[in-house]
Amino acid sequence: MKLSLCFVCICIMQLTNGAPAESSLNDEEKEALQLINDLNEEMNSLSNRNYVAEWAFASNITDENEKHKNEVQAETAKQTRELVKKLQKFNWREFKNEDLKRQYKLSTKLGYAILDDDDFKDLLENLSKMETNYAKVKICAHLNRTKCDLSLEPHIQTIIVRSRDPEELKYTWTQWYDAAGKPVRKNFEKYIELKTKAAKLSNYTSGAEEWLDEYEDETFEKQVEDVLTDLKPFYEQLHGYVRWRLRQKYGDLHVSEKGPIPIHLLGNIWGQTWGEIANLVAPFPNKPMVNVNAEMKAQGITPLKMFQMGDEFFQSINMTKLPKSFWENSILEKPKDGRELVCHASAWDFYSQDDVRIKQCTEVTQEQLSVVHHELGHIQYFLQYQHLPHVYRSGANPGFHEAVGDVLALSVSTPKHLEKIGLLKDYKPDEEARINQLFLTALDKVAFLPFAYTMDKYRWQILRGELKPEEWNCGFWKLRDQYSGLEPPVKRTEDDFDAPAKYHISADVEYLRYFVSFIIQFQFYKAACVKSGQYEPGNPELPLDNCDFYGSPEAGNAFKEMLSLGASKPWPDAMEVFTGERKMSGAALREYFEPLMNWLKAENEKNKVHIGWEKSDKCG
Ligand code: X95
Ligand code: ZN
Repeated sequence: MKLSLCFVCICIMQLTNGAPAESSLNDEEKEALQLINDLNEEMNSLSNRNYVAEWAFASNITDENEKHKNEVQAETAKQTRELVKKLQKFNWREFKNEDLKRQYKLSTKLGYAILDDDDFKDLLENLSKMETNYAKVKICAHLNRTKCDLSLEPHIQTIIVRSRDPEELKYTWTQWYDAAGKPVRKNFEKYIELKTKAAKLSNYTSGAEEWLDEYEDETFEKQVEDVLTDLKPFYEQLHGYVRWRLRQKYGDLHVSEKGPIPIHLLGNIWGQTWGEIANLVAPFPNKPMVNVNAEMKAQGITPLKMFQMGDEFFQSINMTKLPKSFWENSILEKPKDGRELVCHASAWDFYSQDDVRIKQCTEVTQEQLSVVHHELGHIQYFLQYQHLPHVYRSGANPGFHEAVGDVLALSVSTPKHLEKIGLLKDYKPDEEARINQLFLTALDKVAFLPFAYTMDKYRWQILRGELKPEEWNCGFWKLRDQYSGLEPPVKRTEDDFDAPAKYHISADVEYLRYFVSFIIQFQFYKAACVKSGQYEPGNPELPLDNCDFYGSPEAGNAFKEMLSLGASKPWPDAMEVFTGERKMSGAALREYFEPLMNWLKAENEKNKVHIGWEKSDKCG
């Protein structure tokens, strides 16, 4: 195939996103490069068609939209199989050029598309049933059993956050789990069967290995366990203190001295973050602990304003402004037209140019402001890598994508920033207020770690055949007990099926990404704070936990350098560009929480707080 000189050099430039090719291409590689460049547009349009149909369904759940989505996805899966067959004609594992080899390695992963038509359709139908069930759940109010139109967002979440009545919390918790989990047991069984079949067809030993392959490091599972073990003493101190304070509030009847904490009292229906009960367990109740909910409402802040605030932060650090199409196409509030939709917030890339959207049933609260930043972090990453070949338009690893927005949210949540934007007034900082602030952040960031780990540990055990179907429910609660020291508020049995009551388990969304994110986001945050001069090790005037890198182009430019790589390099290379490190490490998180760790240990000793928990007897 005659290639004009300038065309080859353009290809090579595009191939290695600007960097000169490591080695000149041999004939087979030249042909392979030509092919993958030619197919790039088709890969983008296949993804675009997929997400257009998915968006139509997720933003308006009807039988027709579900059917249409499943048909489109079956059709694009077939076309993807054809396309990959062409790529697989090349012996790409022998390629000399690293970048071309990487593009082929990533492009030839079929995922579920490796299934034949019938199995693929069967899998899609079961996935849709689980997601639809979750989205449509309505339960009755504890205090008025004839009022049975309560949905998760906003009604059930609001009860779990605000109620201090253990009976109301217990009833609401149980209604949700009974309605969101058990009805999809059969669908979940079929999903596991077909997920397993697809993984084995791709020569993975199980679906767990297919998920873990996204981290491109066969020691990654071990690295995760080591980080969790390293932070376990800190978690146990936090858990012990919170249980001790909850006992003071609810008494021995509801909270035992040495047993697991019942989940319904933690301000989150899954017990994944505990920030919503901060005012109940604050270390220094007479000192400030930042809560801007009232101020947000008093100032008439709207969901739209919350997204404009997030957009403004990204622009202030010289990152990309949201395109017009974002504001035109996004759904930023729960529609009032009574339609059923997936309210669980999410960010969408339509693999075109600037077509990026968020769908979120936004409420005006501080917690939702961090969700807004979380979702905008995905959008920013989409925009930073949209110039790359299709196959590189994803995160360096799934954890990177989850971390971007949370890094900004860490900065936004500081008293320094909240004062800057007028949400926090007459804040009197002192060492006790600082402990309160660190404690509030730990209730979200540290409590979350064992939760995130168990969401995938559970599914790995099932996918690896280590957990038999007749023990799927108590196997779930056993992990929640072992790693988090939490338990259901009521007895559960194998007649129940509670795991799909968590969105990501109903929606087949891998969860290890959030564990990774909650570790690396502190590495990224520390890098941004150093680059912006907002943190100096050892300088009490510039501590890490009050760093606000808002308005710093130095921080944003370094962030962009990493994000604009997309998946074009292994994630250690991407991390190194921003932080200088090549490993996921809990050190930055420990450095951030150092003062709190010391305070908790001393306080728990002083109060003779029991550390650790006895086995739960709530499932069996
Ligand atoms: C996300 O990661 C997910 C959506 C298809 C693929 C569809 C992937 C994942 C998804 C959906 O953006 N009120 N949503 C619910 C807010 C949900 C926001 O799952 C998510 C988000 O619920 O386990 C602030 C708040 C910072 C929450 C990590 C985990 N978020 C969850 C989480 C956060 C989080 C949390 N960082
Ligand atoms: Zn996310």
